[in-house]
Amino acid sequence: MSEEIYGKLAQAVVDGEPEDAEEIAQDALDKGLDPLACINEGLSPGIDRVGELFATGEYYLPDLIMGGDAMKAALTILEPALTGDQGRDILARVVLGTVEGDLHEIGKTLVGTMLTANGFQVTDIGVDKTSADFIDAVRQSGATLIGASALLTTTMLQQQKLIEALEEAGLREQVKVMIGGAPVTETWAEQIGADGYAEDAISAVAEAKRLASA
Ligand code: B1M
Repeated sequence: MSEEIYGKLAQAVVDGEPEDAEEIAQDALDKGLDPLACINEGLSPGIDRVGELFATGEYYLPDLIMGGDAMKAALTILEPALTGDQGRDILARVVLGTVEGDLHEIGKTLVGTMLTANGFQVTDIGVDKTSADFIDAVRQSGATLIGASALLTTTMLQQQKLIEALEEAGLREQVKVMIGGAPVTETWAEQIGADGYAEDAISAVAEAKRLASA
């Protein structure tokens, strides 16, 4: 049964059908399926397929937008069901955002959900955020960790600029920087002097915990 529902979730994303995606996600929860498995086994393969079809020219920008909207619609149902320990001490304050010039929000938001569910206090500043936006948010929230997401090879450079801006602002010693996003690699993280890198939302939690206790 679960494989069938994962397949339906993936198909709703490929078809760009937000209402179907929402309904299937609710049905999955009603049937007791694990929300994280629904994301990893259903929605993610679906959005990856959308990306492939876009890359090969079979899908156009509106299809990309509808695929993203369908995934977001399902996530509004699944994310609140991702459980975490409530009422614990805060592990660390985190400022999370997608870097300047980059409008991709789904992965970043998922990372934020997982961090929140695991005891971090997350200030999600949104997408297309400049280094100055990250720095302002750090000053306002007292965060000791920044999470910077980039989905485009062109905007990865903004992660490097963010680290340079933190140095210029005299904040580099106080704030750890974790980076991620589909084109980002551990090698890139090392190259730009980031403190941490995570491939997905699950490993982002482990990496943030490592950085918070370092
Ligand atoms: Co865009 N887009 N897009 N897009 N888009 C990609 C990234 C692309 C690979 C598609 C393709 O060509 N195959 C390609 C990038 C090519 C490149 O740079 N090499 C691309 C392109 C080209 C573009 C435009 C330029 C298209 C155009 O206008 N011609 C344009 C750029 C706009 C801009 O940002 N300035 C554009 C626009 C869009 C939409 C806005 C339409 C839409 C986003 C909607 C939204 O976010 N609300 C969109 C989408 C949906 C995609 C794909 C299909 C899916 C992205 C996604 O949400 N994945 C994507 C192809 C793909 O990645 N398969 C594509 C699901 C999400 C859960 O995964 O974001 O990877 P992801 O996040 C993961 C990990 O990466 C990691 O954890 C997450 C969860 O596991 N992670 C972190 C992410 N951030 C992290 C931070 C961390 C740690 C881990 O620490 C801080």
